[in-house]
Amino acid sequence: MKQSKVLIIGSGFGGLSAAIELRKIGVEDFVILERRSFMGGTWCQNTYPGAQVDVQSPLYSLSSELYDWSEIFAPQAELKAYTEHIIEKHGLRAKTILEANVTRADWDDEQKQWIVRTESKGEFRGQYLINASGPLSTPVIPAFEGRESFQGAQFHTNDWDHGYDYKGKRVAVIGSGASGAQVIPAIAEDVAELHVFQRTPHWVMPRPDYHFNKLERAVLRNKLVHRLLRIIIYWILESRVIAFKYSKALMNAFAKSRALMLLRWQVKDPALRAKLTPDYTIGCKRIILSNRLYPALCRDNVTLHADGEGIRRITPTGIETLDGTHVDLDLIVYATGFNPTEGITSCPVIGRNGAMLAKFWERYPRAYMGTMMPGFPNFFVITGPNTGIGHTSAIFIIESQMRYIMKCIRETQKRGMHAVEVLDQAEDRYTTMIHSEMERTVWKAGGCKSWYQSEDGHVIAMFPGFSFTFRRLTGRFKPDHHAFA
Ligand code: N01
Repeated sequence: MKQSKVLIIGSGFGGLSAAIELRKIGVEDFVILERRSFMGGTWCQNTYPGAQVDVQSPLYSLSSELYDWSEIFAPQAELKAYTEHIIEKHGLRAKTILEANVTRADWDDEQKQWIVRTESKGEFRGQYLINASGPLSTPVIPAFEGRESFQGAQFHTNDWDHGYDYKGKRVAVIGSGASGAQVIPAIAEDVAELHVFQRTPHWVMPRPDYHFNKLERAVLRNKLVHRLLRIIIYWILESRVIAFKYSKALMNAFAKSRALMLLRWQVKDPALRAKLTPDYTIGCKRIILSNRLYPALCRDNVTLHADGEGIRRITPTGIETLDGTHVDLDLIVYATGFNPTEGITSCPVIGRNGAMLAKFWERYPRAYMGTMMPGFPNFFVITGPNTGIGHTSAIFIIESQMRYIMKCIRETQKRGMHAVEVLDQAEDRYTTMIHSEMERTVWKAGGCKSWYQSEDGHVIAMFPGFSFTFRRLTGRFKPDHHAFA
């Protein structure tokens, strides 16, 4: 059994940011538990061909760790290098235990600490527990009939098998979300046949790619200039919330018309264009930014299976479609997304008086500031319920959560207490406000089904407003919303 003041689950941007912020408030006694054999989270795990961020990199980075980006939307390899740069610079490798897959967390109310069990690295105890396991880290492969019988190769985009050479092969990509949309153009030229199985079309907008030249990179190494660029990007992106939340007309005028223009310009075949045209409000599902997707779908070796041509079953040699066609395949790639509810916390969490987090979230996941739940003292969830943000950098939100968490810890210490917990009423008021604000948003009223929503239709992934509103909320710690023990 190992004892620390703070236990952090996960070493992606959430976990690394927590470690850096803890040090700023003088807490050195922390340990990071990472289930994989390497650190870094999303951008080290998702290595599929074409993986690239779709939020401008100068903003999609820790505010204290500006970087010499080569282009405005960094590719996966550069994001991995950035993540490793942070790990090395802050000496966080020495603070991390790899292959420590957390299987359960229990609150010990007498000792005022968490007991965290791992699969193979034993038990850890810590006064505070920060869960940064990442909402998009549990890949989903739908239970297609016959999936186990397929004799070719098959894997999820999250677990790309680089040992498999897809060149010259007959390949299916199932799913057309953000991951699928990046894989398809990246492999289309190299495969013999590419079959794309699209259940619902996504809105696609042009991507303003830009490579910084030597001179621009030199200028951007000046921190003031870099920060100015961050600020400019931040406010341009922030203005999008007006459309996402308040105006379908603006959404249509600025986003839908540009998306339709791209579609008309890049896809000349009216039948293919019809298959690719969504029937829900743009923004309801995450908008795809790509200049390469439509040209790839127009290639002679690429077939889009949509509408009535979906998957009936998987056979030992390929996929049988709903219209009775059999598609012979060597490889099936599942670009079928993640389970955002299971990802929020990576294991069963048992709080005060045996309260089960899964029970508290039975209807839908909810949390005060997207971070803390009543009944679970000293427990914080990074990128928890309703902290998602479609229009700007998720790292801005993570850093806002950090402000709240560090204030919770500091306030508890200042009072000479051992535990802090959000009150029922405060969480309830916050969650009621979130879902009332959500009513008008495109994620709730846009007429689509997306991973942003729970089974019962609550939008559980997104924050319904400006990111600066979230920063303001998390920055003002309200002692009367909390109990200390
Ligand atoms: O997952 P998704 P993703 N039969 O859930 C389809 C982030 N991200 O991994 O739309 C057939 O968006 C499903 O169909 P439908 C980003 O936040 C960022 O692509 O539900 N199809 C959909 O097409 C993103 O939003 C970046 O009808 C099935 C696809 O699988 C999030 O990750 C890059 C099916 C899943 O799409 C998730 O993106 C990548 C079934 N049974 C990811 N089940 C960048 O920064 C699901 N599908 C660029």
